Amino acid sequence: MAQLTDDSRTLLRTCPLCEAVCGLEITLDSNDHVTSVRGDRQDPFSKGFICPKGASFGHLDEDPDRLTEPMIRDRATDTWRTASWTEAFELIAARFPAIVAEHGNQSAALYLGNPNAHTVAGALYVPVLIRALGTKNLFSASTADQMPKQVASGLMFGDPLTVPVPDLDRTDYLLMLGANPLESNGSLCTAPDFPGRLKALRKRGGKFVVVDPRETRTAKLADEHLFIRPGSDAYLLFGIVHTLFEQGLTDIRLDVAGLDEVRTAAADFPPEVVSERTGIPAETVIRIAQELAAAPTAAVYARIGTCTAEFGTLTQWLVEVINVLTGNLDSPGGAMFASAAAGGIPRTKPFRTGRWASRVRGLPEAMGELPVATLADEITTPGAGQVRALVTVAGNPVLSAPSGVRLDTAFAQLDFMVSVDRYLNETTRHADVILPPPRSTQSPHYDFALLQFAVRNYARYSRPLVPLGDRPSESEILARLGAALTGQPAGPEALNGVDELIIAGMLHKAGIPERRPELVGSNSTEQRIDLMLRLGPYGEWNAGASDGPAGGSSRDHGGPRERRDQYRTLNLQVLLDNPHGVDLGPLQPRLPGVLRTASKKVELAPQPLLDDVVRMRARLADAAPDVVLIGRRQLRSNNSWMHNIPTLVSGSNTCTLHINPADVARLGLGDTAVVKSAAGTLTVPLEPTEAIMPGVVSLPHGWGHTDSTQTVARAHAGVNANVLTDDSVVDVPSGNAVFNGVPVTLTPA
Ligand SMILES: Nc1nc2c(c(=O)[nH]1)N[C@H]1C(S)=C(S)[C@@H](COP(=O)(O)OP(=O)(O)OC[C@H]3O[C@@H](n4cnc5c(=O)[nH]c(N)nc54)[C@H](O)[C@@H]3O)O[C@H]1N2
Ligand SMILES: Nc1nc2c(c(=O)[nH]1)N[C@H]1C(S)=C(S)[C@@H](COP(=O)(O)OP(=O)(O)OC[C@H]3O[C@@H](n4cnc5c(=O)[nH]c(N)nc54)[C@H](O)[C@@H]3O)O[C@H]1N2
Ligand code: SF4
Ligand SMILES: [Mo]
Repeated sequence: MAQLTDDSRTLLRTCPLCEAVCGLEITLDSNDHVTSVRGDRQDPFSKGFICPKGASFGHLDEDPDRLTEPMIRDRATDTWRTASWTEAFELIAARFPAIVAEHGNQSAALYLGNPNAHTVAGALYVPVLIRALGTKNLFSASTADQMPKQVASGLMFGDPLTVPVPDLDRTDYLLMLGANPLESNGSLCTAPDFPGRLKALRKRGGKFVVVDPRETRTAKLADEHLFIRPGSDAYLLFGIVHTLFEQGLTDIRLDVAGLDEVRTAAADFPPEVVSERTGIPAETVIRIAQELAAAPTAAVYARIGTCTAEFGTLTQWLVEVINVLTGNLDSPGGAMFASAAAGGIPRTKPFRTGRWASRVRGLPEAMGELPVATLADEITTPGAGQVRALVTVAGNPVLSAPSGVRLDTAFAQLDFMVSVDRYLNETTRHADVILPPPRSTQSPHYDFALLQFAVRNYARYSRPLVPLGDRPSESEILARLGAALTGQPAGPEALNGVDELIIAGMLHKAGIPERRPELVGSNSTEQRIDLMLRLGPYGEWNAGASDGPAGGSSRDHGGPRERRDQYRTLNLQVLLDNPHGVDLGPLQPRLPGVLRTASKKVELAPQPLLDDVVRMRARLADAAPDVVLIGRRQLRSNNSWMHNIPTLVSGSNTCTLHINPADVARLGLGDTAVVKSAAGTLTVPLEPTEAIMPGVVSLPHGWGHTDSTQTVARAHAGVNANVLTDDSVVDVPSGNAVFNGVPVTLTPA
């Protein structure tokens, strides 16, 4: 008989699937199945926007191929069985500490993947693992992604998390390099409905210029699109800097150091010289410089296409140099710093890299991490400190790291490996134990990382929509894993133990000692979030700035705070009472308060970057390769892990090599080609298109699902682009991987 009562309920949650932090309205039936997903129209930031990935949140949440119980692998037979949580943690506690005891701390390594930026567990409990392991062999997707931006920001502003974002909603002129937000929805620029914000820019009379070797959907929306030779953005930007100085177009409004050094460095890169490298005519370089200087407000923004390139850090540096020279850094309509409600711990010492180096290749540390481009070396090279035991959390480096296939072989030789992951895939198949997180609907959500890079100050907390039942949350998994890795008791109580220690430490640091105050929250994780909000720039316990409602930051503060006013009362209860999210206003100027440089000025010419200019100048003499490989993102993909949803892997969402028809003819190619690089060889189906410039081919990453138990993904396997990328080449200052501008040769298949 049909049920008379409708037990379905509609609840709110932030989408965890990209950096745009859209609000979702999710309907669940009485069995806790997601029956519909819509954009939350009352979210003050995303205003109802949703993309195809967000709309498929329900399919992902209950993907029949996702893991629901811990898995243990029998090495002898390479077969898997399910296990209880107790057994899984006991096995880890029996094996991992013994390896470390025998071979030392450096024999353990940790790899952290991208989704850690999108989970509460990743933000709040990964540090527990880092402390537990005490190893210098810490790797993450950051060195396959945005490390150049963080190193450039760290050297210029003193803090690698002080990253400017374009003030999208107010700027009059946006120069965008190597980003395609119409597919990616934006990165290091948290902006739900990025496409709508770009259209609004044009509608209000602003100008939007895109620099990309492909005519992307974003480029089509722009006023102007400039094709650029991959890997040459730093040259273009130096040409612009050169022009700004030469034509007296600078308008510097900040207290800066190193101006003369930048002028001198730029002298070697006049527009005529850079145009040869970039393929962009000298008069265009000059005109763009003039337009940037003349616009009432302007912002230069560069993302993944320019980060994962040979001169990634120099490019990110020059972006901010131009923002400074044109008077647009830290100014409305320019490039500004967000003020996140739950900010980080104030940094005291200026940022620097190279506090230690990797064992095998001597690559410098950045932000406590070593380049993922050398993870395989550390596992396969014998000697003291060789990595023998590995933990991966939310990462799939076999598909995402440069020369990823090398990791496939390297992981197979580890003594022990633990993965925290939703799937048994190309990476986790090498683990001895896989610990699966719960469904996203069972997890809380707060964007600790992404709201630091938002184009508007905003906060939103989502409680789990569905009860956990008797399985652990991902936070509990990481807390218990931290205990197991060091041979401590790894029961459920580990979570509370970690939280109480951290809460006590935060209170002590904030000068709120004596008694533990009453905190809002139904568990210790929520109470930590409450405390972070209260200590943050909008919180009543923030000791800091009195420069208006949105001006302060937890990172600005010095001593105990006296002033309490209506704007400084943000806590978890406010967010629970406002489940659509809280708008905290447009970005506010934050300099010099956020500077952590020794000079207390914006450092325009940090020495490590000037050193790297030498490398860049030398490269001018080299002949350009005939064909180079770049990547691209697809709207209905998400790196390597959303290819198991039938509605997403169809139509244009396939793994093909984009190539200009002229190159197909010139090289005598058919439907498929053999693509060869210094690192490897692939046979790939071709998709000829005029949208890519001659001499450049593009392959999306995250495909190559031959070793996964994801049935749909396996049926749409594609190839692993990181067979071709080369881990022996890195961006020197940051150690970041180079995915764009990889020299390749093509022959008929
Ligand atoms: N050639 C080339 N390579 C690239 C790039 C490129 O442009 N070109 N881009 C690079 C970039 S920007 C990035 S960020 C990296 C990404 O590199 P990775 O982070 O290593 O790879 P992902 O594909 O994001 O893998 C995410 C993993 O997390 C799991 N997962 C998903 N959600 C959760 C969760 O809630 N909890 C846990 N524990 N696990 C979860 C998934 O099953 C998957 O195994 O790839 C890089 N690789
Ligand atoms: N749908 C979807 N969204 C995603 C992801 C996804 O996989 N799918 N991944 C997420 C992640 S981890 C990240 S980091 C962000 C990245 O977000 P974006 O930075 O917007 O990344 P892409 O969409 O790859 O756009 C990069 C562009 O750079 C261009 N390019 C390549 N080489 C060069 C070069 O040398 N110079 C210049 N100027 N351009 C170049 C490429 O043609 C491409 O159009 O996206 C996130 N959002
Ligand atoms: S744009 Fe990003 S955050 Fe928004 S719905 Fe799509 S995947 Fe989710
Ligand atoms: Mo990324």
